[in-house]
Amino acid sequence: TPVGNIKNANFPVDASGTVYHLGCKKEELAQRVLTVGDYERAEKLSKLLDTDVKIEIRKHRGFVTYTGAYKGVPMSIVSIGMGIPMMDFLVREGRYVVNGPMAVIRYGTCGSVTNVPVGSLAIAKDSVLIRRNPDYWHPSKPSNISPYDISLPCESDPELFENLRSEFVSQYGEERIVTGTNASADSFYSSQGRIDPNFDDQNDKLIDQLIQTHKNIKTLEMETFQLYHLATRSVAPIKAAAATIILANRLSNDFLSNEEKTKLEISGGKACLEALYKQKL
Ligand code: R1P
Ligand code: URA
Repeated sequence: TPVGNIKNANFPVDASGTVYHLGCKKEELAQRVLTVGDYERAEKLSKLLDTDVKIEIRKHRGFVTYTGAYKGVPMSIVSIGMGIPMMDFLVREGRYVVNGPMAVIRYGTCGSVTNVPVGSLAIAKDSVLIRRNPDYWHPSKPSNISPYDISLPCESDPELFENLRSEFVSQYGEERIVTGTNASADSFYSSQGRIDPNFDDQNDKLIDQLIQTHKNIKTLEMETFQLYHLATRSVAPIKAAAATIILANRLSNDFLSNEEKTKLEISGGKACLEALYKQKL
C-alpha cells in the first residue's frame, strides 16, 4: 500500500501527503480528470495518453489512477468503482492533492427511461439523487412517508457541458446524442425501479413517478449527482460534466452487447479527453 501511518483522523493524510483512500499525493493527480467506473475502461483509455510522458499508476482501495498528458496537457484517468461514496472520495481527496482549478468529466454507463436505442450517448445537463428511505419500513413510520426520496437537481458546469456535448456531437452526430436530467440512485436495483422478487422494495411505480415529476429525465446511474453536488459546493473551482453510454433501455428492456460497449468506451472516452483538453481552467 502506498499510504503510511496517519496522524489526523479528521482528513487522513500520511507524512508524504498521500490521501487515505485514493492513494495519491500532491502532483500525482492532474487538474483535468476523466473518471470512469470500470478499471478495465480506465486501462483502455490510458492508452490514449501521450506515450512520451511518464504515466503514474496508483492502485489503492479499488481506485486506479493513471496520470500523464493528453496532447501535452496534464491529464489523469481514474477508475473509482461504483456508487456515491466512491465519487465522494475521488472529489474530496482529489481536490486535496490538486493545486488550482479542476475540470472533472465522468464517463460511465447508464440505463435510459426514454425511447432511444441502446448505444445512444447521453450528456447530463443536471442530476437528481434518488435515495431509498429505510424509515418507510420501520414499524412506527409516519403515515405520509415515501419509500424513495427524489432530490432537487444539481447542475453541470455550463461551459464544460457544452464542450462535452459538442465533442460527442462531432464524434457521433446529433441524432445519437441525448441531453437532459440524469438521476443517480443509491442502488442499481431498488432505487432504479428494478423488480426483485427476493426483496420487499415497494418500487413498482418509481420509474413512472420519476417520468411524471421530472419531464426532462433521461438516464439512471449511480455517481453523477455526487460529482455535480460536490463540484458546485467546492471552495476552489471544479468544473464538472458527465456523459454516459446508454447500456440498458428500461422501457424496452434491451441491453447493449459487450462489443458495442467496448467501441463506445474508447471513442466516447476520446471525446471526453478532447473536451478536457479544450476546457480553459
Ligand atoms: C452499475 O452497473 C454501474 O454502471 C454505471 C453505474 O453508475 C454504476 O457505477 O456506471 P459505470 O459504467 O461508470 O460504472
Ligand atoms: N448503470 C446503471 O446504474 N443502471 C443501468 O441500468 C445501467 C448501467
